[in-house]
Amino acid sequence: MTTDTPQVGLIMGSQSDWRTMRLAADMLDKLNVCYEQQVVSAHRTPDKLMEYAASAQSRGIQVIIAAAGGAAHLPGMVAAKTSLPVIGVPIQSKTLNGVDSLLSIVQMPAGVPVLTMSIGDSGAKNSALAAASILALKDEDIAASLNMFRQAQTQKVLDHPNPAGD
Ligand code: RP5
Repeated sequence: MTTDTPQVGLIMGSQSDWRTMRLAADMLDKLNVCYEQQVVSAHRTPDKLMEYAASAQSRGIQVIIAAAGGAAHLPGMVAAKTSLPVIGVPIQSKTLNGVDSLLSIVQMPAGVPVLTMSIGDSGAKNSALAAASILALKDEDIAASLNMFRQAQTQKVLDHPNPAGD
């Protein structure tokens, strides 16, 4: 770890989102990025959401990953309260398969951006990689971890060119 102060705030609307967002946490661990994780709900804990977003920067957070499902207001509301980069992850909902979450998060009106990932597991993993890319602009250790991850990923494909197996 380059620091003990969390640089990424990993928040999600419900405990039920953890089964998806643990993939983001695992990736941040892999990349040696220091983060904090918390349930913050736009609908159930609106005051906590405002307090979290308003205080994040002064606590040393540099990027926020916010995941939510259904009428997914969390990332947009967080982005409304901070100028930190906010990466939104649409959780794959049961009823509409996450299309509801995706559209709720991606369709931000001009002026308040949310960097929106794909639905579900891929979005969760990519949110961590995207957060690391932002931090890597100023953190050589994270840049090195990110490069190693990318090289290993490339090498794995090159080492196994046969789609039917070795
Ligand atoms: C959203 O509602 C959460 O982000 C979650 O994806 C969804 C369902 O929440 P639970 O009813 O499982 O707590 O706010």
